[in-house]
Amino acid sequence: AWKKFTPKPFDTAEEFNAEAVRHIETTLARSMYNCDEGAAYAGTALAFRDRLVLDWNKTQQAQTFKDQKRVYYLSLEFLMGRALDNAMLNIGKKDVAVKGLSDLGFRMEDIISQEHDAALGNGGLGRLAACFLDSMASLNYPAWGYGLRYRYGIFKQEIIDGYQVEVPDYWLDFNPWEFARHDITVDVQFYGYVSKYQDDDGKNVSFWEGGEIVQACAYDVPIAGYGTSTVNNLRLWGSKAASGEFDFQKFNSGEYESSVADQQRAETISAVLYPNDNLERGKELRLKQQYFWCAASLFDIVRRFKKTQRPWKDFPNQVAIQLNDTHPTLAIPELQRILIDQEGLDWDEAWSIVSKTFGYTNHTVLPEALEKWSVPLFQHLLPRHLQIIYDINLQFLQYVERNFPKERDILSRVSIIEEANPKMVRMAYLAVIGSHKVNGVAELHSDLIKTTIFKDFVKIYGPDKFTNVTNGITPRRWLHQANPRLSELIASKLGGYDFLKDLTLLHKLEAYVDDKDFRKEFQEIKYANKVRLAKYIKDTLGVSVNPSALFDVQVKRIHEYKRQQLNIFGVIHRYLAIKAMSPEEKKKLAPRVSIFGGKAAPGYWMAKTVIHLVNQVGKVVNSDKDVGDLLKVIYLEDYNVSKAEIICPASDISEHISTAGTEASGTSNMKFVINGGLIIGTCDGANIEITREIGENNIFLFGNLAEDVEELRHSHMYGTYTLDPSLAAVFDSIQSGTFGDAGAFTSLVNGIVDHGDYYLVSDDFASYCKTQDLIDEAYRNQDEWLTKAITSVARMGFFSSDRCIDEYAEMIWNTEPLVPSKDE
Ligand code: 26W
Repeated sequence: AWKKFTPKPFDTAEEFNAEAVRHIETTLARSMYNCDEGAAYAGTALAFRDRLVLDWNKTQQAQTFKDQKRVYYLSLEFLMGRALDNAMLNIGKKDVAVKGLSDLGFRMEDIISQEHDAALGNGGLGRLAACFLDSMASLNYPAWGYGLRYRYGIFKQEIIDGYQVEVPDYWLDFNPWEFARHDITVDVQFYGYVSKYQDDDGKNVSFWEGGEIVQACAYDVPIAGYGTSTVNNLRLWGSKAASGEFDFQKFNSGEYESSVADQQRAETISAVLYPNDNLERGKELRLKQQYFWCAASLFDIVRRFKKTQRPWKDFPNQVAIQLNDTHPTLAIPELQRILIDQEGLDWDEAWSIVSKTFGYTNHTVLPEALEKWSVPLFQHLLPRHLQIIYDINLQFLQYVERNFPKERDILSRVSIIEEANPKMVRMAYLAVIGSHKVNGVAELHSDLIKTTIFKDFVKIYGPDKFTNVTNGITPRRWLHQANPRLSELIASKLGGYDFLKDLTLLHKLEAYVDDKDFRKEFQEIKYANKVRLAKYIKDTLGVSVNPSALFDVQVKRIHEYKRQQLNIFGVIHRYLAIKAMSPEEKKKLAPRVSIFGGKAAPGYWMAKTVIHLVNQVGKVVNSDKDVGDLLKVIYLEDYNVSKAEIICPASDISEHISTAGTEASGTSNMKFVINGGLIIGTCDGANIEITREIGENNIFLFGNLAEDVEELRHSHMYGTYTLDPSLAAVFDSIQSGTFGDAGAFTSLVNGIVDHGDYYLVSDDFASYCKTQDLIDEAYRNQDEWLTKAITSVARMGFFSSDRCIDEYAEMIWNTEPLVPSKDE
């Protein structure tokens, strides 16, 4: 009989090094004579991975054995960032590794930064999925993530001559955190046609035949919880050519090249993450990605359920599937197809199971982001699914007609099929109809979806189908890992690190808001974080910034609705003001560093123009002797998760200034406040709830409200509207060539002056500038500023993703944690 494997303990630096060296010399077959930082990273990662893997196996065994209801989180994006620091935190023993590495001549910081970010996401939605995985594991929920294993994640951004240039992100070179499960594969079908048969009982059955098969291969990533031995699984699917007889014949008949081409075509499906954020483009390959991933995941989930030999009616009691936006909506018709075409259930029985299984989270109300697929494309790629969608639609519309007989045009409004040319499948409607709960991601957003895009559905289903779960962030990564000194300071006052598991404990910090030593230490930490960012700016851009200046940060995807243009126009306004100041006036002004970062979708011209303008302004301002330290403008290249971990702790003010009603939640607003930074923001997304929690005195709100947006837009189009004079002055300076070729920025200016100013930049400009002046004034009183910052941190307890996950579990999933037993 075999004995259970237990890894060698590493309670001392020597023991840790023995394990790391063993991996470097055997697993990697490298010599310690030329052990560089890369090798040291690999050895460290593999040593910690050993411990993770054993807990992972145990967790999976226990979850199978207990067979409680599981959660499956389907997301086309998981923006994980780096894994090593997180693994060390969850396993413990980081201190031992720090000592061991230092004995070998390495600094832990350098070793950690060897790791390539896992950047399988665009922005907010992908990072939220990553925070949710962390929380589900930390709270011991039996939960799996399902996604795609892109060979190329989000592109790497280079700024060349002030322009964004996209470079492929090949991140899989060495990835110790994934395990290829070559034995776990699923054949996924595309194209073909539908045949009708009569079965033995004379029942009509449909069957999807022909077409091509692509194989999905599972790659598993362990997701460790904090302060628990639970390690959940993230399963990512990679695509390969199916190894069928067909290929074999090709090989034998000498068609070697075309067989290789088949292989490459299949691998294309999971090759690249689409870099659009909030923009739907209707590309066939994207629909292929979505079906490939949904089909493989559903097959896997159903296979696991069938092993338990339970009756089908138990399915929704055993399985909760959460749809992260509409991207996985095909899972709905796919499950219906499996149940009726393959398992032989009748329609109603199947639909009752399907519609109890799914929950749908909406992340945007922007019309250009709502997914629609053309019916002809659907017909071609997924003929059986299109039939099923038509049947779902028919049943639904009949129900609506029965209940609202007098409202004739409601049917065309709520139909899954949009009567356009070509006809389109509205994925959001399918997601609503096929789910038992629909949620938005902040209070305002959840209200808005009920009164705008899903208004008719509220009438049809009643308001209870719609709910809110305000977003959150994991305090492990966004407080403890990003800002270890602040975390340590908090722990010293709260008597330990329990707040990392229950963030509401932060409220106890309010007792220290007047504590001299605490305040001093808090301020020193912020300063040290700013020094670190200043060094990073110097090293990467060669620009010196003064760490005592006010650091004003806006880092997020570049999008017109997020209004980086408002920010840079504000910066230009400030620049013009400084140029007109007397030396006395200059003395009174607080020096500022305006920091921008974020990627533009490669085809988003306006966003790229904004990046260009920021860089041009930086070029002029940063070398203007009249300005000196009073203003610096910085564009940080290639903003990503690991850079956010350096940037968030170093801000004094961060900007969350979307047109009211457009940003569903925002999550970086939470990351900045919890790190002791104040924010300037509009009454939008989670800013509103942040204000409610931390208090109006601790946030700089400005601008028009969501309820006024429609009328303002109308007034731009039809009313008499005059441009704000200081914004006009900003435009004059741009158009006179102050920041280089004026022609490059014409479209940006014209969008506001001539084309309706859809995002209401001019309407909010005066209020924005006034609020920036208030910030200058507030920053002069460092004592009060510090009080605001500390008070805010103390009141951020609500915004933990742990709270989100408990809410999802209670309101939507109906699942319980499975707490691992100690003695196993
Ligand atoms: C089909 C193209 C496409 C791609 C991505 C459409 C929409 C998306 C995402 C839904 C965009 C996104 O990341 N939304 C963000 O989700 C965050 C998490 O809920 C919110 O905090 C942000 O406000 C929201 O913009």
